[in-house]
Amino acid sequence: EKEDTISVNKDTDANKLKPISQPLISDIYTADPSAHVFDGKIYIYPSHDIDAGIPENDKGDHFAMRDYHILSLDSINGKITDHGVALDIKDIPWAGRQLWAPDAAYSNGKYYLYFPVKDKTDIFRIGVATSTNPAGPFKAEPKPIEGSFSIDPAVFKDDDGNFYMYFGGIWGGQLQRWQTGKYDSTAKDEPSGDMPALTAKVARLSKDMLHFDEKVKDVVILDKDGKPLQAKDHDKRFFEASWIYKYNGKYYFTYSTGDTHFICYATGASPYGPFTYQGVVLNPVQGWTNHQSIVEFNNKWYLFYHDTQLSGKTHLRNIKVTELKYRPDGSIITIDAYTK
Ligand code: FUB
Repeated sequence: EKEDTISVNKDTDANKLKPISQPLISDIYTADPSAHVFDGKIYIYPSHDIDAGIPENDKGDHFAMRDYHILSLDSINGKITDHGVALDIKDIPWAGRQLWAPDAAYSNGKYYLYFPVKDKTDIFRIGVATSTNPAGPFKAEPKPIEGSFSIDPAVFKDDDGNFYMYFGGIWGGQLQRWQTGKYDSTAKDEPSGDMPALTAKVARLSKDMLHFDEKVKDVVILDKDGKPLQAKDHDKRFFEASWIYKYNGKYYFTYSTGDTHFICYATGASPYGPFTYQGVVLNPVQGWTNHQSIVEFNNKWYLFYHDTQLSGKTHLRNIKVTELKYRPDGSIITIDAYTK
């Protein structure tokens, strides 16, 4: 795969500076926070990082997580509650290894936890588990979602009641292996040069929230001239960590650029896009990965993210939150997670 090694972002200033926010929880390592407001509270669906003793490589084998803990907050600066193990890999019948970034949704009087995990043949698929409680415990469906692949599901409810799942991630997330529509383990690299960049994927969910209701589509991101982002543009192209929401009638598709470590955003007029690249939401943080969610709570907007403040290790992360602000034209004011 790629030559670049996964290591703490030594090429950024992030390690030398003062963080603007403190970890929300420090007795377990958490990452990839997907935040939602359910019943007037904030529920956070993060990855639960552990040290499995696996050396770092660019397939992300060192991210060897085995369960999920769901966290809740009554207010942004309030006490955080860890609701304990909500789903364990041993209770997912088809799972092999690596429980990566999850998300959740509420519909039909139930909560749905969506999660990527490698199956027993080491191919990432997306699974779903259900509960009557937003904090779990969740019971996994016997099989992955049919037609799902790769990582980082993010589920969005549109104003008309339809739910859409966005997903995908390159390199360790295996998206480059699906370029022909079928899994090809020999397709090791993303495209390069002037070729169009790989895209995130989207599919509307069925009413029972357990299936894709249509063929998976590409989430195309255009530059300001209306051309799809090019593969060589690593500062802007989609890598992983889809998250979408609506603000002032527009869809904001946010994502990580992976090896350049930015959280970027692109806006569009439909949940399917196309989206036009707008800029950076969050500059690089300590650690290799950067992964976000954005949510409105009591009329303010918040960015949930992670860094490695507690451990200094790229696979042992801690989640954080900070306020996110817009300019009157709807553009996002770029956040630096550190100050001098
Ligand atoms: O936590 C494992 C992986 O790291 C996630 O799925 C990616 O988004 C990255 O944060």
